[in-house]
Amino acid sequence: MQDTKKSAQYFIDLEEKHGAHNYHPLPVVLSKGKGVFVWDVNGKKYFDFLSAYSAVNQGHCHPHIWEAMQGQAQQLTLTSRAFYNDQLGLFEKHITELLGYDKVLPMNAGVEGGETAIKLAKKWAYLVKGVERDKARIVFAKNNFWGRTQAAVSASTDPTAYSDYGPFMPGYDLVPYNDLDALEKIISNKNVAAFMVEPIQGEAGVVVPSKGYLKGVRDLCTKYNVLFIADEVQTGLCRTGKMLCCDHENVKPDILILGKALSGGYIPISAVLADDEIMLCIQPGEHGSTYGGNPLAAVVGIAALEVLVNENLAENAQKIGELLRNKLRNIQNPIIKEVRGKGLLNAIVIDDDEESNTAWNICLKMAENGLLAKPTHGNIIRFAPPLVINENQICECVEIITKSFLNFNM
Ligand code: IF1
Repeated sequence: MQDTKKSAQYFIDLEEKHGAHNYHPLPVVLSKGKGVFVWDVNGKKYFDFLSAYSAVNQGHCHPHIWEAMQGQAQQLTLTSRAFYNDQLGLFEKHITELLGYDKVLPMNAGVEGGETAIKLAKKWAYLVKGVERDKARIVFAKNNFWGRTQAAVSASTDPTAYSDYGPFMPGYDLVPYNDLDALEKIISNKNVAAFMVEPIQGEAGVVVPSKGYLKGVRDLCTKYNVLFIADEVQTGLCRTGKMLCCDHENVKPDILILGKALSGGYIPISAVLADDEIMLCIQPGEHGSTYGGNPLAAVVGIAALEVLVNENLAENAQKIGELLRNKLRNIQNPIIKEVRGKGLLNAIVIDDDEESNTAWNICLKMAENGLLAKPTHGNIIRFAPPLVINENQICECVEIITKSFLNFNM
């Protein structure tokens, strides 16, 4: 026992000594994953209720994606976009036909998708909308999260994200989330190019807007000739019970950003989709990335999308998500203030005073009992397992959660 404990500590110490201290992980060292499960270096098995922040919607190490990946990995991995490759076009055709857009622009990290969307919106504002050069404005919702670059933290209202990283990107405006009146006031300004918004705010703690909000955003953006940019990096690709979260209200964003599960967790793949009027504003040489659109990513991207469709993961997320929320709401424990979410993007809000670290301690207890989740904002725990989870497994998970909460009955 002492020895096995030491081996986990060895890896933790390595990171502590040689790695930047930009994260504070739960003290679990993972070495293997399969489907809804991960194993630590001691061989202990856990349900993964984070899914790498929704990057492994298809489950860990999905064999169909792996097969595609290893086949292409021994054929051709990277050419740069200085040359054509025989896979990128196939991916572009596949994803645009699946999601109903004229064009796609492939990148790598989710945050690069956000950057790309904003550049596209600005270019469109100058070329099509007729905004005076350098006057374009981008509107974001308060408590947004779209990554860690300077452009992203410039939009942030979270002091942990932005403090000491100024000066910031100019031309941004903020508006309260889920507030259409405030949005209308701000986007009626003729210089506004776009409103960029998450259909459900992830990092903010799985904040689900009122029914009709996305429809309202769509209508206002159309009315004022402002681009609706949907950041579906986290909510997209079946996580919330539909292919896209915007599908719940049948709205089509002008620009759609995807990432994370677009590779099923294998390699960073992001994509920005738009119709020609917007996408063709960007000309050769104006935007790109060494790895964006590489043939390995193209093959992995198609395989990842195939799994989502062929295994009906949207329907499963919808069904199992409802079951999970119902069961969590039945847990009789005054410490649980709220259970919220859509599909398999869920959160539980804990009633704790700021000093007590309760959510963190509950996560430690759940880990001990075989389920991994991570607290956010001190008192919120995200419950977002891979979408391949089945009914029996979710029942087992609710038992683990219920049992773990017993220790924290206030
Ligand atoms: C970390 C949360 C999730 C995102 C949305 C763009 C990106 C993200 C809506 C950027 C990234 C992450 C990154 C991860 C934590 C995380 C997160 F906790 F912040 F809220 F997913 F739940 N748009 N989300 O959520 O994508 O560049 O990272 O590929 O450790 O920072 P990226």
